[in-house]
Amino acid sequence: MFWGEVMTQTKTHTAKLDVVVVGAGFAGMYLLHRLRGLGFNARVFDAASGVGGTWYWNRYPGARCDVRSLDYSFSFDKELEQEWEWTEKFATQPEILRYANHVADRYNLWPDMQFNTRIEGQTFDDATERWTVTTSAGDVIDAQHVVLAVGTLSAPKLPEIKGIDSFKGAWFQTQKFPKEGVNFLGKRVAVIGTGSSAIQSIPEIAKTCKQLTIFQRTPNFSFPAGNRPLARDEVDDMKKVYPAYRQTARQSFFGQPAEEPTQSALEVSAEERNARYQKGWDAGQLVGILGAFTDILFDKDANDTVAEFVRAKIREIVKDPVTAEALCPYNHPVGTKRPCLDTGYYNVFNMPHVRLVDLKKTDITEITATGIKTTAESMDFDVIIYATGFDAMTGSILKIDVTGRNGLKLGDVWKDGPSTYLGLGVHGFPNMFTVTGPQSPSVLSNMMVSIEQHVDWITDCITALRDKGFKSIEATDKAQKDWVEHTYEIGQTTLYPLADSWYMGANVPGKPRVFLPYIGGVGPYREKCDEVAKNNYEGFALAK
Ligand code: N01
Repeated sequence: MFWGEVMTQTKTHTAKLDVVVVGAGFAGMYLLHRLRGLGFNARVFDAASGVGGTWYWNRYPGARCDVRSLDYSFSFDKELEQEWEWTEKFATQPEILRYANHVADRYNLWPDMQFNTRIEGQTFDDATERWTVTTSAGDVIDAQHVVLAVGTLSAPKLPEIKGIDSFKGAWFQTQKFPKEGVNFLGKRVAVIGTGSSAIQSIPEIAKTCKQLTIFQRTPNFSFPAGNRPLARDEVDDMKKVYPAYRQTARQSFFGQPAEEPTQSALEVSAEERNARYQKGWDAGQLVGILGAFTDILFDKDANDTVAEFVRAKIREIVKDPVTAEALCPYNHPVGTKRPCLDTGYYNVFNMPHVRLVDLKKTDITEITATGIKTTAESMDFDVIIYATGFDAMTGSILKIDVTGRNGLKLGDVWKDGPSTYLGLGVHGFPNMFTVTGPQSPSVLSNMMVSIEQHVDWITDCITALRDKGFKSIEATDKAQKDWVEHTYEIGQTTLYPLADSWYMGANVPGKPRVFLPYIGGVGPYREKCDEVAKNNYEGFALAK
């Protein structure tokens, strides 16, 4: 039994609820806390056996958040903020999971959460203006509202490689790592993928395994995290200024206070530019580098200057020049695939038992009973780890069979890409809200800031509907079209569309290629949402 799990599962006896919340991550927990406080009858469902969402599942070695712990935490309760003690600059997965359990204990959320239960379908009844929600545990719930707090990176995907099922050794996905961990001592280990999950886990696995082979399709830009224990006075100082600090975070571009850049990377000398990048490199903060100049995410020439800075670092760290060159990314601008923060990633390639296989030269042809075959050779392994990513932002939503007004299927409506109004509601699907959904800042922000903003907005909205006697709320077609167009237009001004990234849906065969998040900035986005609410939910149709 894992700490924090619920010993006995009580099936819901409430057939009728005000709100069904899907997902017991930070969004689902805060939703429940807020909804109960406002007098709603709400219940949270999760397929996991405990709280934490992303941090429940992703238990691979070295898993950490790459947003600073003092930023990646709730701000809604001053007492919680003061009592919780983070121990490191970047919190580990176990520490974040302890925090999630602490939150569930502190607000006694457990009685209204149901685990080991997946929401399978939800159908809107046009006559009653309510949802019928069905679960894997056989529950049938009649709910006025459904809030999808399902996470943005929670539908993991295996690669499309022949023979995955034929491997006789042990294999794991980073997102589904076993709770008891894996002992790599003396093992020949393969890691497929070089995204954030791989880059965090590889240095840890390399410490004990006998042999480590990394299969890289696309090299990534990675920056040293500079992780360290937090000093007592650093924590105390932050706790003194938290209210003002959080306010700045809410109004910032990425949901983290940062110095606003004023200059183009191209208007300063190479020495000055590199000095600023070095400062960001030493500080171990992505916003410090991506936000060093105004145009890094918007101008290819400006972006090239950071790219070359990182490539020079890789060549400096990695001793074998062929391996170093293979690790240098050229095919996408910095930041347009999620950049990584690492602890000794590039140094790993100087270890004698670690080898990089460049799939651009020798691709994998199949997984065999004993290992991996490429166009050049066959290799035997004891363990294969798939660090091959997620069907991001829409994957976990579309896993649910959502049927809206007039029998409309969400999967059909989104077949050419998601359409939402503010990333909060979808036309044709009344009384359904998404937290950090597509076309909101979401994955381009400090998630905790975005989660709190969405939960506050949604719960205020549901309260306003109740208080004014409205039965339903639905994004209008016009407001949705305008928002989608605005989202795409703003995305097109950036370099993001140049990369084959999960931001673009490009990592999932057949997924429409559209830029999924909103890059207008956390602060301006909040202002827009607040304005919509102030204007009696402008762009939404309300019905009595
Ligand atoms: O997944 P990814 P992830 N053959 O999609 C490769 C967040 N996160 O789990 O780039 C060979 O980034 C694929 O190659 P390519 C963070 O937002 C945060 O690592 O598609 N390789 C890529 O290298 C992150 O971005 C934290 O060519 C194949 C890798 O697998 C997001 O989660 C930590 C392949 C997948 O990388 C996802 O990260 C971890 C194939 N057939 C994650 N298919 C922190 O907060 C795929 N790949 C620190």
